[in-house]
Amino acid sequence: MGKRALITGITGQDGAYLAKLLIEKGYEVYGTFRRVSTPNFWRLQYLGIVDKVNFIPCEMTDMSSMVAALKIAEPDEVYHLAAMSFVGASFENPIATLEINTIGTAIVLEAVRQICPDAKVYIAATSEMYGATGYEVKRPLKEEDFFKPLSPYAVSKLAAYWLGRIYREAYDMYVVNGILFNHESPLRGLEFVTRKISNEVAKISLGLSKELRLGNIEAKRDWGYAPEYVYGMWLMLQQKEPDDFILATGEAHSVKEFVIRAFEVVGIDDWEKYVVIDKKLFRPLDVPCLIGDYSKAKKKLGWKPQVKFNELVKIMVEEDLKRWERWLNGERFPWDAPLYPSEMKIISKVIRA
Ligand code: NAP
Ligand code: F7E
Repeated sequence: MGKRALITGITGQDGAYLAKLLIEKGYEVYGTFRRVSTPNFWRLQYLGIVDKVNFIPCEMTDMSSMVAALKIAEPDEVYHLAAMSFVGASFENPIATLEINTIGTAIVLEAVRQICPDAKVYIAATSEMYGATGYEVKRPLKEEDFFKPLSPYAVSKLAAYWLGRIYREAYDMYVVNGILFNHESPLRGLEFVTRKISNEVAKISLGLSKELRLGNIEAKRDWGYAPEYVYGMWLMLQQKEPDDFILATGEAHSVKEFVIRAFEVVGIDDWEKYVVIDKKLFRPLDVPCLIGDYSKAKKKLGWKPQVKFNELVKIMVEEDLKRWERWLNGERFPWDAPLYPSEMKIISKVIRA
């Protein structure tokens, strides 16, 4: 019999790619989603897998809904991806960020401990936990480096990371922390800088926009390709013993380099003509540079990034270009008319329209 997996946050970038991967591997996939006023299944529709997932309503701060989800899914593997994931917004909503990301993770771990303690659990940790360490250590960061978080988001994730380690040691549970550096794709949310750039550059090249408004373009990040990172998550749960791993590319590039490369993809040299620096888009604190050392994942998991910076930007810009060209030709997309897809299978006591 195939394995069963529960993915929290299946409507997000990673949740959608991971669901696709697990379905291809023959898993029975259960995914949690939360009630929002505008249904948000466009990524799963984009990947053509809405009818292959069992959906369970679940709000991360409500333990009763997590308990129900685990009882329905009876998972062998739990991928806990749901989070308030936007660093900028964590300065606006620090308390909600802690509730969703930290308490939410405590809820997942405690519910698994009580209901299905043998299930393997993946916790979505992040390079943001390193914060200031990124410029104090003058080399790519390793799993054992110290953490100096610089945002409420980073603190919320660091606490979640430690909860994962505590549950692993205290209760002998299979819990892993995936310390993932930035990973991007055409399914990235539009507020993240990479997709904001690829989308706006595509529009500019088609005459649909005139400017690209950005904040701190000197910041450097280690950007990889999301479908490869969800494969790394899966590998982490296939090991004999649980452990924590960094996934990264080992290269950092600035936001400015991303901009220049994106304009290059559409054949525009005078990129400075379109870019407006807006002080309102600067964060109260910003991590200047993050680079990860993925050698442990390479050695123990056999994981290695394939898509590097230049190709990543090309993939993202070309996909946004295609979308806007198709839109200009009258084609409409799931996000133009967000509805509960008719082929969706929702497992709940409540009937949804
Ligand atoms: P994302 O696209 O923002 O997706 C986040 C998911 O969490 C969405 O499905 C969202 O639902 C759900 N969610 C948010 N608040 C919730 C709540 N209160 N209750 C239930 N569900 C909630 O994030 P991602 O890029 O896929 O990242 C996946 C995970 O990895 C996150 O935990 C993130 O912090 C972490 N991470 C990401 C990166 C990266 O570069 N992408 C790097 C390191 C770590 P809606 O669709 O309804 O909003
Ligand atoms: O910012 C700068 C911004 O929002 C990257 C999340 O997935 O990765 C992500 O967090 C950099 C920052 O991602 C704009 O100040 C300049 O220095 O795309 P971002 P992030 O903050 O690195 C980590 C690993 C996660 O865990 C998170 O969940 O770009 N920047 N101008 C801008 N950023 C945004 N968003 N918008 C701008 O206009």
